[in-house]
Amino acid sequence: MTTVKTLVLLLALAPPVEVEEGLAAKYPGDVGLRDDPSVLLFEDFEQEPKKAAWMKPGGWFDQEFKPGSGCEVTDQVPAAAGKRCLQFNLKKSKQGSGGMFHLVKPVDTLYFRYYRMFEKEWEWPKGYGPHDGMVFGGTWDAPTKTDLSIYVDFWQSADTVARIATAKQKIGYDGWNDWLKKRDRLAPVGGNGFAWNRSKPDKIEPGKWHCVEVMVKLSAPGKEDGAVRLWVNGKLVSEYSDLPLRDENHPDLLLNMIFLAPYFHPGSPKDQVHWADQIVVATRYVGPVRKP
Ligand SMILES: [Ca+2]
Repeated sequence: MTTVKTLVLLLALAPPVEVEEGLAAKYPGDVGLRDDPSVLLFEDFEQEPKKAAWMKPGGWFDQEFKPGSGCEVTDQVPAAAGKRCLQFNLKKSKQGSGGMFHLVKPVDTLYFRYYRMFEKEWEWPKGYGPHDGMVFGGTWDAPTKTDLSIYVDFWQSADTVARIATAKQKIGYDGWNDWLKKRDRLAPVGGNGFAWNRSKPDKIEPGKWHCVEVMVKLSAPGKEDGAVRLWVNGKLVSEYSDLPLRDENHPDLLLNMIFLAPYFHPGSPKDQVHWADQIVVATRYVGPVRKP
């Protein structure tokens, strides 16, 4: 039996994936979650987001939050929790309408959870991407030129996928597909050869909130013991625990920044809006918002 047939059979026989509760289950509606000692960053958009200067701690940088601009805080749609969320105003033919960076205390294990929603009449741009959230480690020159980038993509065009790039390490930017292929890991998702998820994530449904959480645990320098996991709506869909995320030339690399920057390579087919809410970066699994 071919590997693909075996994989299809295993997926068909696999029991339904269960929703995992995490830290958020202790804080219904995410109320009080910001003060949990495991939380490194909490943004629910209930107050005006804090701003910071470029590459400075304590706030978001590289993004304005202004009514009618590319990015604004709104109470005009049901939020994922609370009353307010962030709205991206994407214009026809544009690839994005904003990108927001935030530094976090450098750590070797990090969980990044957030919610996304797309308008009911949403039309996905055709083609490559889109990229959505990212976790960065080590030095940074550009989103594609880092020591370590973990991408959350809504690939082709409503499947949630976590990917790795290490432009300034030994494997390089594009080396990861080859690394996975050599280990006989094939792609149940996307249809484009990407080898990332082990089971099919919930598709993004326009008009409904979609919860994503990516976990990164760095490897020991030069070892293949790093991990990346991805949960979609609290269900684990990707899990790798033998990854070389830090080569021997980067022993001091730590996870130090997140980025939310929906980027639609082919450009939007029309003016349309999408939303984000309840961003949490923590040192423990966060999980979906517990209903208050
Ligand atoms: Ca909120």
